[in-house]
Amino acid sequence: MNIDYSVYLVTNREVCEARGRDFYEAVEEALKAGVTLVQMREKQMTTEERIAEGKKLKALCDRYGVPLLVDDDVTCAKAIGAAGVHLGQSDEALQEGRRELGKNAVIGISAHNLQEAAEAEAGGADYLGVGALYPTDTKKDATDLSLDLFRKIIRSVSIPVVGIGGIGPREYGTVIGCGAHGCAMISSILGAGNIADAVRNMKAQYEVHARKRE
Ligand code: TZP
Ligand code: MG
Repeated sequence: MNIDYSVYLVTNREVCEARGRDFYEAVEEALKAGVTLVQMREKQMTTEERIAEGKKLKALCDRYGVPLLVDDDVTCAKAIGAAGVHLGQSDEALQEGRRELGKNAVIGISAHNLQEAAEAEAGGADYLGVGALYPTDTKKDATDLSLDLFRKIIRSVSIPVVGIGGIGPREYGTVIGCGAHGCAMISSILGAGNIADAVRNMKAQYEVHARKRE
């Protein structure tokens, strides 16, 4: 599957609630404005709950032709027919994900240094999620990662790399300028004053960079 990582939405209900927004309406607004990929990230749910919610999100994403990935839950991804999963740092998880979901599934791995990046690529990951590049309140235990190391990681692998952590319209261009294929974002989209404006702003920035790379 040819995946466009450029404006990658990671879901979070709390951010919507804090803004007084309905979760599905917020995700749909982001889809309408052109997010290119969605990851369902539900840390507190059981697999059964994730499957129930995931079916709804999958139906919504399908309507916009946008692939859905599931954070950390291969069983759920398989049950709802998601495009793939995003997994943490565990080679076993990567191998199990590949076994369960097959060679066409998209499997992303979080990497925080050059060694983790190399291992994930060698293990057959389709892309890397790398961060946190900027301060974030969304993931309290996120480790900081410099833009310098981010660039080094990008140069060291041949699979796409996505930046994550505290990225919004102001940081987006810098991250893409490092050579990233995209940015994965929660608060700057779901918590934006205007979701559609935030998404369109970053899509426009991506187009400028993409043209420069041609
Ligand atoms: N992994 C590293 S930082 C982060 C995750 C899941 C949180 C990203 O959220 P935000 O709101 O875009 O900073
Ligand atoms: Mg994870």
